[in-house]
Amino acid sequence: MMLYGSLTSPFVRKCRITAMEAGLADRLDFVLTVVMDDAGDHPNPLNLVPSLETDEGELILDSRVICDYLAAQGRNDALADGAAWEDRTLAAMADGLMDRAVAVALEQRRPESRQSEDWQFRRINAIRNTLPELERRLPVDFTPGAIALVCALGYLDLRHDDLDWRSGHAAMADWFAARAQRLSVAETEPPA
Ligand SMILES: N[C@@H](CCC(=O)N[C@@H](CS)C(=O)NCC(=O)O)C(=O)O
Repeated sequence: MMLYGSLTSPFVRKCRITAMEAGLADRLDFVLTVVMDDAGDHPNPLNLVPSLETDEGELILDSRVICDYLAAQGRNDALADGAAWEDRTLAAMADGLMDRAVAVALEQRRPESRQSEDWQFRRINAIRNTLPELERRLPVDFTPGAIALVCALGYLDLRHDDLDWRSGHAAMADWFAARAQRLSVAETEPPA
């Protein structure tokens, strides 16, 4: 299987962690992919990472479907918790936070005169409003929702230090620190 992605994308990190947790790391070839220069040397016509090409040459999108596919290929009961509505909602909420946080970071890369203050405000507000909701849903097991949450918070650490997400969310900070010890999480830590 070939996973196309970058080392900093939280969506790609979800897939890499899921592959490791499913015991599939040695079956996955990682293809480092740059999407921002529109070179297009990867199979996703939407020009987004991640994408997965199966051993049969099938294209699988997007990160949530790729994670479901990898979980189904491997053997790990906690990953099967992705069938529970609560955990799927947690995963969707964490993915939504990633969408917002990636959009803020991309906007910050545009020339300052072309950045939209209103949109940045709306996105950052959404992130701030979602943090307490996530904290109410901290899972005990390392489920798909937990993996998504680790990646979302890790991305805030990478790109949005200024949001100081730990402040006022001590329980989530402790939860995150404990999960950061896991091999799959430590080994996929994004480069600064
Ligand atoms: N819903 C998609 C989101 C993927 C996504 O937004 N990827 C970002 C990287 S973090 C990307 O490829 N951005 C390139 C662009 O916006 O042109 C998924 O879950 O895979």
